[in-house]
Amino acid sequence: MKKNSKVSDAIAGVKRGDIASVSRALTLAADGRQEADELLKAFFKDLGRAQKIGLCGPPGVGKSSLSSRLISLYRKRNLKVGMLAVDPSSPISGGSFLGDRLRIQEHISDTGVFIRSIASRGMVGGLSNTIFSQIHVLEAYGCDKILIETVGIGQDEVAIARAADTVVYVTTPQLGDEIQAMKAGVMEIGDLFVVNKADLEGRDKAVSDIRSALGLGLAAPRVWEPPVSAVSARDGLGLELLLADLDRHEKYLKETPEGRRRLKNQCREELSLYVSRRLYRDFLSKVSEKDIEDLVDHKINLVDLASEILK
Ligand SMILES: Nc1nc2c(ncn2[C@@H]2O[C@H](COP(=O)(O)OP(=O)(O)OP(=O)(O)O)[C@@H](O)[C@H]2O)c(=O)[nH]1
Ligand SMILES: [Mg+2]
Repeated sequence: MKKNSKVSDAIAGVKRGDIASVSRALTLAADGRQEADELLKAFFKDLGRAQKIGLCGPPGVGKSSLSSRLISLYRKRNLKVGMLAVDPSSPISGGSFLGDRLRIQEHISDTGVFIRSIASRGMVGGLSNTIFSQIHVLEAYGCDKILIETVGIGQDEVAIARAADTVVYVTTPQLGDEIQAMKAGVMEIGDLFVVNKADLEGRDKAVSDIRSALGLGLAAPRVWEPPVSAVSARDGLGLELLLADLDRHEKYLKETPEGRRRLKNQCREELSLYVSRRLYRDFLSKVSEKDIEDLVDHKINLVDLASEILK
C-alpha cells in the first residue's frame, strides 16, 4: 500500500494548506492515472467553490500580464488564487514561457497564490484533458479564484468555455482587423471582453468594434450583457473596473439558473473526459503480448480483437 500512502499524504497536505503537497497533487492529477482517482474522490466535494475565470485570446495580447495584475488585486482582498496556464512554450504560441515566468515571479513567495503551467501535451481542443482534476486540487486548497490561461488558436478558444465559469476574451487595439473578423463562436463564449494595451492608439475604436460585433444596445436586452472594458496591464489602468465586472458576473451566476447550468455542463464534460481516460486505461491493461502476436500472424483481425477486449 506504499503507492496509496503517497496519494493520501498529498490529499492530507492539500487540506492542511501545504503548498508542496498542492504541487504533488497537481502532478498526480495531471497524469490522470489510477492513483489520481483517490484524489478526485477526496476533492470532489469542493466542486464549485471557486470562481473559475478563463482568459483566452490571440497570442501576445497580454493574458499573462493581466492575470498577474488580477492576482495582485485579489491578494489585496486576501483571497486565495490559483492559476493554471497552458504552457506557452509550445510551438504554437512561440515560446514566451520564460517571459511568463518573469511576469508572475512577484507572486512565487506568496502561499496565497499557486501558479502551475500545464504542458500542452494531451490537450483536447486547447484544454488539458485533466484540467478538471487540477481545478479540484486548487479548490480543495481553498482557492477562491482560479485563473485559467489558454492559448487561443481558432476553435481551441472556445474549449475554455467548457471548464470556466467566466470567460474573459482579451484583445488589443493593434488587432483592429481581427476584431472585425472575430468568429461568431468567440463572440458567443465571451462573458467579458477586454481591450488590453489601452495605452496604445486605437483603444476607443477597438471597444466600439467589439460592441457592435456583439450587437450591444441593438437587440432586445439580454440577461447578461457582456461588458467591454479597456485596460492596460502595463500601466495598471482600468483594472478595478474589470474586477468589478468579474464580481458582477460571479453574482449573476449565483443568482440565476445560468450558474447551475454551467456547472452541469462542466460536470458533463469532466465525466466524459474521465470515462474516456478510464476506458482507455482499462483497455490497454487487457491487451496482451499474445494478442499482438495473433494480429501479426493474422490469427485474428483488429476489429474482432478490439470487440473481444471491450467485452
Ligand atoms: N503596451 C503594452 N504592452 C503590454 C501590455 N500588457 C502586456 N504587454 C506586453 O505584451 C507582451 C505579451 O504579454 P503577455 O502577457 O505575455 O501576453 P500573453 O497573451 O500572455 O501571451 P501568450 O501567452 O504568449 O499568448 C509583453 O511584451 C508585455 O510586456 C499593456 O497593457 N500595454
Ligand atoms: Mg501568456
